Amino acid sequence: MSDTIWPAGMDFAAALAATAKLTDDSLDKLIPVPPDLEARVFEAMRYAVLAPGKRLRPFLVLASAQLFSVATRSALQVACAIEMVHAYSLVHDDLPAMDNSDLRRGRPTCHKAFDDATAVLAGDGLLTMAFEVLAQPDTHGDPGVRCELVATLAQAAGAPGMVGGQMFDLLAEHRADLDIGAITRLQRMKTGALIAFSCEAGAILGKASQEQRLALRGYAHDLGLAFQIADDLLDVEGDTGVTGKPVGQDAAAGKTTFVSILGVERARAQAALLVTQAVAHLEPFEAKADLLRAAARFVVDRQT
Ligand code: GRG
Repeated sequence: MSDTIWPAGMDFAAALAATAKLTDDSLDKLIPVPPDLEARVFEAMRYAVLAPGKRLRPFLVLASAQLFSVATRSALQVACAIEMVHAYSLVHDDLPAMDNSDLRRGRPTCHKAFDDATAVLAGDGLLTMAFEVLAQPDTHGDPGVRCELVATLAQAAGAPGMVGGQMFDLLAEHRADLDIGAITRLQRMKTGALIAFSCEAGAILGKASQEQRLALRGYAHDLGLAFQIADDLLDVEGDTGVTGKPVGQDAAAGKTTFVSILGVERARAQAALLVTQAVAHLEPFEAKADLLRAAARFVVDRQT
Protein backbone atom coordinates (compact mmCIF):
# COMPACT_ATOMS: atom_id res chain seq x y z
CA MET A 1 0.00 0.00 0.00
CA SER A 2 1.34 3.44 -0.94
CA ASP A 3 2.60 5.62 1.90
CA THR A 4 1.15 8.78 0.38
CA ILE A 5 -2.43 8.74 1.54
CA TRP A 6 -3.63 11.29 -1.02
CA PRO A 7 -1.77 12.57 -4.08
CA ALA A 8 -0.39 16.11 -3.71
CA GLY A 9 -2.91 18.83 -4.53
CA MET A 10 -6.00 16.64 -4.08
CA ASP A 11 -8.96 18.79 -3.03
CA PHE A 12 -10.91 18.22 0.15
CA ALA A 13 -14.04 16.66 -1.41
CA ALA A 14 -11.92 14.13 -3.33
CA ALA A 15 -9.82 13.39 -0.23
CA LEU A 16 -12.97 12.80 1.85
CA ALA A 17 -14.39 10.48 -0.84
CA ALA A 18 -11.07 8.60 -1.03
CA THR A 19 -11.08 8.31 2.78
CA ALA A 20 -14.56 6.77 2.71
CA LYS A 21 -13.49 4.20 0.11
CA LEU A 22 -10.25 3.26 1.92
CA THR A 23 -11.96 3.10 5.33
CA ASP A 24 -14.94 1.09 4.10
CA ASP A 25 -12.70 -1.42 2.30
CA SER A 26 -10.71 -1.92 5.52
CA LEU A 27 -13.83 -2.15 7.70
CA ASP A 28 -15.25 -4.75 5.33
CA LYS A 29 -12.14 -6.91 5.87
CA LEU A 30 -12.00 -6.31 9.64
CA ILE A 31 -15.61 -7.48 10.19
CA PRO A 32 -16.20 -10.77 8.33
CA VAL A 33 -19.48 -12.56 9.12
CA PRO A 34 -18.94 -15.98 10.74
CA PRO A 35 -21.19 -18.89 9.72
CA ASP A 36 -22.85 -19.66 13.09
CA LEU A 37 -25.73 -18.17 15.12
CA GLU A 38 -23.68 -15.16 16.23
CA ALA A 39 -23.64 -14.05 12.56
CA ARG A 40 -26.60 -11.74 13.34
CA VAL A 41 -24.56 -9.47 15.58
CA PHE A 42 -21.79 -9.21 12.96
CA GLU A 43 -24.42 -8.34 10.33
CA ALA A 44 -25.83 -5.62 12.59
CA MET A 45 -22.31 -4.26 13.24
CA ARG A 46 -21.65 -4.10 9.49
CA TYR A 47 -25.08 -2.51 8.88
CA ALA A 48 -24.24 0.28 11.33
CA VAL A 49 -20.60 0.97 10.56
CA LEU A 50 -20.75 0.56 6.76
CA ALA A 51 -23.84 2.77 6.36
CA PRO A 52 -23.04 5.87 4.32
CA GLY A 53 -21.66 8.52 6.69
CA LYS A 54 -19.22 11.34 6.01
CA ARG A 55 -16.20 9.48 7.49
CA LEU A 56 -15.02 12.79 8.91
CA ARG A 57 -13.24 11.20 11.89
CA PRO A 58 -11.30 8.73 9.66
CA PHE A 59 -10.38 11.69 7.46
CA LEU A 60 -9.00 13.58 10.49
CA VAL A 61 -6.93 10.53 11.48
CA LEU A 62 -5.49 10.14 7.96
CA ALA A 63 -4.86 13.88 7.54
CA SER A 64 -3.13 14.24 10.92
CA ALA A 65 -1.09 11.09 10.23
CA GLN A 66 -0.02 12.50 6.86
CA LEU A 67 1.57 15.50 8.66
CA PHE A 68 4.10 13.06 10.16
CA SER A 69 4.45 10.74 7.14
CA VAL A 70 2.83 7.83 8.99
CA ALA A 71 2.33 4.62 6.96
CA THR A 72 -1.14 4.44 5.39
CA ARG A 73 -1.77 0.96 6.80
CA SER A 74 -1.22 2.22 10.38
CA ALA A 75 -3.40 5.28 9.94
CA LEU A 76 -6.19 3.21 8.38
CA GLN A 77 -6.30 0.86 11.35
CA VAL A 78 -6.89 3.86 13.65
CA ALA A 79 -9.38 5.35 11.16
CA CYS A 80 -11.41 2.09 11.33
CA ALA A 81 -11.21 1.98 15.13
CA ILE A 82 -12.58 5.52 15.51
CA GLU A 83 -15.38 4.90 12.98
CA MET A 84 -16.35 1.75 14.95
CA VAL A 85 -16.60 3.76 18.16
CA HIS A 86 -18.53 6.52 16.40
CA ALA A 87 -20.97 4.00 14.84
CA TYR A 88 -21.48 2.31 18.23
CA SER A 89 -22.35 5.69 19.78
CA LEU A 90 -24.93 6.38 17.06
CA VAL A 91 -26.51 2.90 17.43
CA HIS A 92 -26.88 3.29 21.20
CA ASP A 93 -27.94 6.95 20.95
CA ASP A 94 -30.78 5.95 18.58
CA LEU A 95 -32.21 3.29 20.95
CA PRO A 96 -35.65 3.81 22.53
CA ALA A 97 -33.96 4.31 25.93
CA MET A 98 -32.08 7.32 24.53
CA ASP A 99 -33.13 9.37 21.46
CA ASN A 100 -35.59 6.78 20.11
CA SER A 101 -34.78 7.57 16.48
CA ASP A 102 -36.02 5.63 13.45
CA LEU A 103 -33.72 7.15 10.83
CA ARG A 104 -29.93 7.37 10.67
CA ARG A 105 -27.67 7.94 7.69
CA GLY A 106 -30.76 7.84 5.49
CA ARG A 107 -31.72 4.32 6.60
CA PRO A 108 -33.75 2.68 9.37
CA THR A 109 -31.73 2.78 12.59
CA CYS A 110 -30.00 -0.43 13.68
CA HIS A 111 -32.69 -1.38 16.25
CA LYS A 112 -35.41 -0.84 13.60
CA ALA A 113 -33.59 -2.95 11.00
CA PHE A 114 -32.77 -5.67 13.59
CA ASP A 115 -34.17 -5.36 17.14
CA ASP A 116 -33.26 -3.55 20.37
CA ALA A 117 -31.21 -6.38 21.89
CA THR A 118 -29.26 -6.94 18.69
CA ALA A 119 -28.57 -3.18 18.44
CA VAL A 120 -27.23 -3.10 22.02
CA LEU A 121 -24.96 -6.04 21.19
CA ALA A 122 -23.87 -4.57 17.85
CA GLY A 123 -22.81 -1.37 19.66
CA ASP A 124 -20.95 -3.42 22.27
CA GLY A 125 -19.30 -5.48 19.51
CA LEU A 126 -18.14 -2.37 17.62
CA LEU A 127 -16.79 -0.67 20.75
CA THR A 128 -14.76 -3.67 21.85
CA MET A 129 -13.53 -4.45 18.33
CA ALA A 130 -12.14 -0.91 18.06
CA PHE A 131 -9.71 -1.64 20.89
CA GLU A 132 -8.81 -5.01 19.40
CA VAL A 133 -7.91 -3.24 16.14
CA LEU A 134 -5.73 -0.67 17.94
CA ALA A 135 -3.90 -3.48 19.73
CA GLN A 136 -3.09 -5.35 16.48
CA PRO A 137 0.57 -5.22 15.34
CA ASP A 138 -0.65 -3.78 11.99
CA THR A 139 -1.53 -0.56 13.85
CA HIS A 140 2.08 0.23 14.81
CA GLY A 141 5.30 -1.71 15.26
CA ASP A 142 5.92 -0.11 18.66
CA PRO A 143 3.70 -1.65 21.40
CA GLY A 144 4.12 1.59 23.40
CA VAL A 145 2.40 3.52 20.62
CA ARG A 146 -0.41 0.95 20.48
CA CYS A 147 -0.87 1.23 24.26
CA GLU A 148 -1.00 5.01 24.07
CA LEU A 149 -3.66 4.84 21.34
CA VAL A 150 -5.73 2.40 23.44
CA ALA A 151 -5.48 4.56 26.58
CA THR A 152 -6.19 7.81 24.74
CA LEU A 153 -9.24 6.39 22.93
CA ALA A 154 -10.53 4.87 26.19
CA GLN A 155 -10.42 8.32 27.82
CA ALA A 156 -12.07 10.00 24.83
CA ALA A 157 -14.85 7.42 24.40
CA GLY A 158 -15.45 6.59 28.06
CA ALA A 159 -17.04 8.34 31.03
CA PRO A 160 -14.45 11.20 31.10
CA GLY A 161 -15.37 11.91 27.45
CA MET A 162 -18.23 10.84 25.18
CA VAL A 163 -20.12 8.59 27.63
CA GLY A 164 -19.98 11.29 30.32
CA GLY A 165 -21.09 13.88 27.76
CA GLN A 166 -24.05 11.70 26.81
CA MET A 167 -25.03 11.38 30.50
CA PHE A 168 -24.76 15.15 30.86
CA ASP A 169 -26.90 15.58 27.72
CA LEU A 170 -29.64 13.25 28.96
CA LEU A 171 -29.84 15.12 32.27
CA ALA A 172 -29.64 18.51 30.51
CA GLU A 173 -33.00 17.87 28.84
CA HIS A 174 -34.66 18.59 32.16
CA ARG A 175 -32.54 21.64 33.03
CA ALA A 176 -33.41 25.10 31.77
CA ASP A 177 -30.60 26.78 33.73
CA LEU A 178 -27.62 25.69 31.60
CA ASP A 179 -25.42 28.51 30.35
CA ILE A 180 -23.03 28.64 27.41
CA GLY A 181 -20.13 27.39 29.58
CA ALA A 182 -22.06 24.28 30.60
CA ILE A 183 -23.16 23.57 27.02
CA THR A 184 -19.58 24.03 25.80
CA ARG A 185 -18.32 21.49 28.37
CA LEU A 186 -21.11 19.04 27.49
CA GLN A 187 -20.32 19.21 23.78
CA ARG A 188 -16.54 19.03 24.31
CA MET A 189 -17.17 15.72 26.05
CA LYS A 190 -19.96 14.33 23.88
CA THR A 191 -18.68 15.08 20.39
CA GLY A 192 -15.41 16.96 20.89
CA ALA A 193 -13.56 14.11 22.61
CA LEU A 194 -13.73 11.72 19.61
CA ILE A 195 -12.86 14.53 17.20
CA ALA A 196 -9.87 15.44 19.40
CA PHE A 197 -8.74 11.80 19.48
CA SER A 198 -8.97 11.64 15.67
CA CYS A 199 -6.73 14.71 15.31
CA GLU A 200 -4.25 13.62 17.96
CA ALA A 201 -4.00 10.04 16.69
CA GLY A 202 -1.73 11.06 13.81
CA ALA A 203 0.61 12.75 16.27
CA ILE A 204 0.67 9.64 18.48
CA LEU A 205 1.37 7.39 15.48
CA GLY A 206 4.07 9.78 14.25
CA LYS A 207 5.65 10.27 17.71
CA ALA A 208 5.25 14.02 17.21
CA SER A 209 6.67 16.67 19.54
CA GLN A 210 4.63 18.06 22.43
CA GLU A 211 4.37 21.37 20.58
CA GLN A 212 2.89 19.67 17.51
CA ARG A 213 0.44 17.74 19.66
CA LEU A 214 -0.67 20.93 21.37
CA ALA A 215 -1.24 22.60 18.00
CA LEU A 216 -3.43 19.69 16.87
CA ARG A 217 -5.29 19.71 20.18
CA GLY A 218 -6.05 23.42 19.77
CA TYR A 219 -7.27 22.81 16.22
CA ALA A 220 -9.45 19.89 17.36
CA HIS A 221 -10.97 21.88 20.20
CA ASP A 222 -12.17 24.67 17.92
CA LEU A 223 -13.16 22.25 15.16
CA GLY A 224 -15.25 20.14 17.57
CA LEU A 225 -17.22 23.13 18.80
CA ALA A 226 -17.72 24.46 15.27
CA PHE A 227 -18.95 20.98 14.25
CA GLN A 228 -21.46 20.93 17.10
CA ILE A 229 -22.80 24.41 16.39
CA ALA A 230 -23.22 23.37 12.74
CA ASP A 231 -25.07 20.26 13.96
CA ASP A 232 -27.37 22.40 16.13
CA LEU A 233 -28.02 24.69 13.13
CA LEU A 234 -28.83 21.67 10.93
CA ASP A 235 -31.35 20.52 13.53
CA VAL A 236 -33.11 23.89 13.12
CA GLU A 237 -32.61 24.57 9.42
CA GLY A 238 -31.72 21.20 7.88
CA ASP A 239 -33.73 18.99 5.57
CA THR A 240 -34.32 15.35 6.60
CA GLY A 241 -34.11 14.32 2.94
CA VAL A 242 -30.53 15.64 2.87
CA THR A 243 -29.31 15.03 6.45
CA GLY A 244 -30.67 11.47 6.56
CA LYS A 245 -31.85 11.95 10.14
CA PRO A 246 -34.86 13.63 11.75
CA VAL A 247 -34.68 17.43 12.23
CA GLY A 248 -36.25 19.62 14.92
CA GLN A 249 -35.52 17.06 17.63
CA ASP A 250 -33.65 19.45 19.96
CA ALA A 251 -36.51 21.97 20.11
CA ALA A 252 -39.09 19.17 20.48
CA ALA A 253 -37.14 17.81 23.47
CA GLY A 254 -36.76 21.32 24.94
CA LYS A 255 -32.97 20.99 24.80
CA THR A 256 -30.63 23.85 25.53
CA THR A 257 -28.24 24.10 22.56
CA PHE A 258 -25.81 26.69 21.19
CA VAL A 259 -28.60 27.84 18.87
CA SER A 260 -31.25 28.07 21.60
CA ILE A 261 -28.89 30.26 23.67
CA LEU A 262 -27.26 32.36 20.94
CA GLY A 263 -29.94 32.40 18.23
CA VAL A 264 -29.25 31.37 14.62
CA GLU A 265 -27.24 34.41 13.49
CA ARG A 266 -24.89 34.60 16.47
CA ALA A 267 -24.43 30.83 16.43
CA ARG A 268 -23.42 31.01 12.77
CA ALA A 269 -20.98 33.85 13.50
CA GLN A 270 -19.50 31.89 16.43
CA ALA A 271 -18.98 28.83 14.22
CA ALA A 272 -17.18 31.00 11.63
CA LEU A 273 -14.94 32.46 14.34
CA LEU A 274 -14.09 28.98 15.60
CA VAL A 275 -13.10 27.93 12.08
CA THR A 276 -10.72 30.91 11.84
CA GLN A 277 -9.20 29.97 15.20
CA ALA A 278 -8.92 26.29 14.23
CA VAL A 279 -7.05 27.21 11.05
CA ALA A 280 -4.70 29.51 12.99
CA HIS A 281 -3.58 26.58 15.18
CA LEU A 282 -2.26 24.81 12.07
CA GLU A 283 0.34 27.45 11.24
CA PRO A 284 3.35 25.35 12.36
CA PHE A 285 2.47 22.73 9.72
CA GLU A 286 2.46 25.22 6.83
CA ALA A 287 1.04 23.92 3.52
CA LYS A 288 1.12 20.29 4.73
CA ALA A 289 -2.05 21.04 6.74
CA ASP A 290 -4.09 22.46 3.85
CA LEU A 291 -6.55 19.54 3.87
CA LEU A 292 -7.13 20.01 7.61
CA ARG A 293 -7.81 23.70 6.91
CA ALA A 294 -10.35 22.72 4.25
CA ALA A 295 -11.94 20.26 6.69
CA ALA A 296 -12.57 23.08 9.17
CA ARG A 297 -14.40 25.07 6.50
CA PHE A 298 -16.37 21.98 5.40
CA VAL A 299 -17.57 21.30 8.94
CA VAL A 300 -19.55 24.55 9.07
CA ASP A 301 -20.68 24.54 5.43
CA ARG A 302 -21.95 20.93 5.40
CA GLN A 303 -25.62 20.06 4.79
CA THR A 304 -25.45 16.55 6.34
C1 GRG B 1 -24.57 6.44 23.35
C2 GRG B 1 -22.40 6.50 24.64
C3 GRG B 1 -23.30 7.11 23.67
C4 GRG B 1 -22.93 8.26 23.11
C5 GRG B 1 -23.70 8.94 22.07
C6 GRG B 1 -22.16 11.19 19.75
C7 GRG B 1 -23.36 10.77 20.49
C8 GRG B 1 -23.11 10.28 21.86
C9 GRG B 1 -24.59 10.78 19.97
C10 GRG B 1 -24.92 11.24 18.63
C11 GRG B 1 -26.03 12.22 18.70
C12 GRG B 1 -25.75 13.37 17.85
C13 GRG B 1 -26.64 13.55 16.66
C14 GRG B 1 -24.77 14.19 18.15
C15 GRG B 1 -24.43 15.37 17.36
C16 GRG B 1 -23.09 15.31 16.71
C17 GRG B 1 -22.86 14.05 15.98
C18 GRG B 1 -21.99 13.07 16.65
C19 GRG B 1 -23.41 13.86 14.78
C20 GRG B 1 -23.18 12.65 13.98
O1 GRG B 1 -21.87 12.64 13.47
P1 GRG B 1 -21.59 12.86 11.92
O2 GRG B 1 -22.32 14.09 11.43
O3 GRG B 1 -22.33 11.57 11.35
O4 GRG B 1 -20.12 12.81 11.66
P2 GRG B 1 -21.97 10.64 10.09
O5 GRG B 1 -23.23 9.83 9.88
O6 GRG B 1 -21.64 11.51 8.91
O7 GRG B 1 -20.82 9.79 10.52
